[in-house]
Amino acid sequence: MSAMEGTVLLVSVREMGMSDRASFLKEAEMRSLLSTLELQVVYALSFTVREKNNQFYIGKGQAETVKEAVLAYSPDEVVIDTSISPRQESHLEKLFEVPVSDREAVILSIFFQNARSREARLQIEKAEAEYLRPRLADREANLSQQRGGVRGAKGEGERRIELQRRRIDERIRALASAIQESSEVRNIQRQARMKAGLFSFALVGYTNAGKSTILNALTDADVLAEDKLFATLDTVTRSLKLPNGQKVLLSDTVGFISDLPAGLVKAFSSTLEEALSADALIIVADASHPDAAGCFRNTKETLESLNAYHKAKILVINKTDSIYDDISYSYLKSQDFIIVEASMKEGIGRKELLDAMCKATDEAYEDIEVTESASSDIISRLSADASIRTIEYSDDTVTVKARIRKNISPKYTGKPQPSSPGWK
Ligand SMILES: Nc1nc2c(ncn2[C@@H]2O[C@H](COP(=O)(O)OP(=O)(O)OP(=O)(O)O)[C@@H](O)[C@H]2O)c(=O)[nH]1
Ligand SMILES: [Mg+2]
Repeated sequence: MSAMEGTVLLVSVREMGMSDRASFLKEAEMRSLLSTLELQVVYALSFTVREKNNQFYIGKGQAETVKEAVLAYSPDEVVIDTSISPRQESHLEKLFEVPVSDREAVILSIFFQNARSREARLQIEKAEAEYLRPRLADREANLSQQRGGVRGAKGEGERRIELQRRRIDERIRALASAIQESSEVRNIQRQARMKAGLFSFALVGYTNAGKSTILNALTDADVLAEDKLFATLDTVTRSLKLPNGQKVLLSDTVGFISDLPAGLVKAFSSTLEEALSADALIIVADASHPDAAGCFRNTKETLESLNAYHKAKILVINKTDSIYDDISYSYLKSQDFIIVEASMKEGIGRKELLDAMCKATDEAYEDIEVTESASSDIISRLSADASIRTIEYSDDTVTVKARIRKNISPKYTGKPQPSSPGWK
């Protein structure tokens, strides 16, 4: 699947009851996924599936129609825009005599193509091996039928596949332990950052919304931002100083998409977890997307399933230079967040976003005043945890005014803080 190239015959599947608009949007999204892979769609067919066919998923007659189109257009492969079982895939391949990929395989290929860091590579390799494993088993079943022979004696091919399957299992185990190791390293780094007490924000949202563009606009991160889906697969964190002098952390991470394959969610869960451990989330929405409202709802559901939606504080409505439709736009504006309208590519909304971030951090900080003996090391202790505003000496005492995270202040004031949900 990582070697997808060339031309594609696209089969869109319309489930019963799906509206024209929903099926148009679904096909448009699949086309952007394919163009991210630089695959050219030579022909497209769309079918309504009334009842899933065990053998082919689509109906037998529909499969015959695809076969005719395959003969007429000779694509390098057929992409079917839904999730099909390994067995259905293998039946379709046998009928069409070209490789068949489903939506999960397409997204896996994009992740595979875009994975740059060692950790992203490990995660995607594991997801790919897990995707392939049942497909091997299925080929084995086909082979048994063909070569089972007398009393089901094992054929040569079948034995070879068993061996391959064992190798895949070993590979999955090795990858899992390598991922575990690198996620432990990241955890240590994360704990060090948390200890530093810096307030952290994570940029989240649908793929291609402009998260990396925002990280670049606010810091000197210089991460890749391009008009491709899933350009970012790694969490990148940078620090920046807000207009109120507060130093904070900002992370960029992998984007969401509707029906993200479960295998990929699992594969990237440790990367996502890191981003979602931030103190506050900045949801980025793309106003130029034909289904901006749907993408926002998907982001909301994804965050809810990861138990992180309550952390969202700011909604950046990006790409307001090319708003697609006013209904989605008004829907986004009506959300209950600090709203920033932006065209980040041109730097519009940059200042408003920084101000919104100040506002979001305000809730988590407080001003304290500590008086200690002039000979104490209070200044050096406090400067590690807080921004010092003023220092006043009188006789043998020193009074320091400082701005500090609410969760750290009890260390100096002795007052326990009421905990509020969503804030560390
Ligand atoms: N028209 C317009 N395009 C923008 C704006 N901001 C970003 N873009 C473009 O949108 C595309 C995607 O931007 P990225 O920053 O890579 O988006 P992302 O959310 O990081 O995407 P992934 O990492 O792929 O999930 C790029 O081609 C950007 O140049 C904007 O304000 N207006
Ligand atoms: Mg990105």
